Amino acid sequence: EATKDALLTKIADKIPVSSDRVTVVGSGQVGMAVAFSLLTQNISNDIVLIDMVEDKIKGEMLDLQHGSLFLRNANITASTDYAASAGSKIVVVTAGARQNEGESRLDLVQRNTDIMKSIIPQLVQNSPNCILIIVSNPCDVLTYVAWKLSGLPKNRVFGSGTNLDTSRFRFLLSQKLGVSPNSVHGWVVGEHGDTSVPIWSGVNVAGVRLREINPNVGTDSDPENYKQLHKDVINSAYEVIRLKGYTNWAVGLSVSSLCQSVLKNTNNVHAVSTSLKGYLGIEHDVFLSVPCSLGLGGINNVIQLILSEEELDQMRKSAKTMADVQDGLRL
Ligand code: 6V0
Repeated sequence: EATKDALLTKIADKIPVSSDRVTVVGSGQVGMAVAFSLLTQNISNDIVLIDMVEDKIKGEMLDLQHGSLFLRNANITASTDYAASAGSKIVVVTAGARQNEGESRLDLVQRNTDIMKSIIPQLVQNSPNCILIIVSNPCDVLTYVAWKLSGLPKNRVFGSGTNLDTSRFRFLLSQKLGVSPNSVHGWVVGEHGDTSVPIWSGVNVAGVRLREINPNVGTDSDPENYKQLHKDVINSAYEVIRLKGYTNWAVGLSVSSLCQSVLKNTNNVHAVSTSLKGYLGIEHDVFLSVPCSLGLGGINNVIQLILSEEELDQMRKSAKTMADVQDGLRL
């Protein structure tokens, strides 16, 4: 203290500032990609890492802290104790098992439901005003599970859902068309997984819909086979897992963009997983992705999609699959 006292003469106490604290639960590949995206894009500089493996989070925390010089006023903490997450504006849940090669997302359901039971109540107890974003798979079913366990209103619990599938779709379209992903508009909705639904009728560049140029775009009778792009979206995760064992960068960026819309109260529209009860004629409390505007309160609005009969049919089929999986869960 002597050196410090000689160097600094205190004039007043520091003023504590309100923070944009984001807690990331699960410091595996996905959790760390989320944390890294949040910090490096200056979306939040107050990050809490929670995991049950003490050495791993301590190592991750130190490694990030050592980069503080290159971040902006970062405050990075880590703990196995949920008390450390207190006062979070957002909690991102990435804890749980991931798919092994050849496994589907739905194969993980009961294992990861049991993990949710052990973590959601503790999170809500420590941050009763948080927005909960569920990333662990199967994302849609686990968002339902987390919503049930949390007791929070529906606007404050959503899944990262097809925000990632939509990004993959727009990237692939951008490659085929030679314009940037930002300039190709198109949405993938429904399940984050094998039954996701591409809304071909809306795909456009600068308001010019591809359907008006090529009426068969996205159908089996399209000679240019645009439909393959959506098949590639579905295959993306399987392909990346086959090649490198897990997926992390794209999902990390996609989740940090959701956090940005919430923390900065932007009302940007993202495809996220929310309860579709009473929407598109769906009667069950199933969670699937539809475009929603996001702000400080979580989901503000659901966009009323105008779907073709075939698209509606696909959404209802996804909803049925989800309802069946939910019915089989031990909550
Ligand atoms: P990983 O690298 O194995 O990390 C999982 C982490 O969770 C590990 O550090 C575990 O210690 C931790 N964990 C497990 N149980 C608990 C618990 N009870 N409490 C606290 N921490 C726990 O997996 P990875 O990070 O690759 O994937 C995490 C999850 O994200 C998996 O379910 C993936 O399937 C899912 N993904 C979701 C995506 C999406 O778009 N929604 C995309 C990619 C992966």
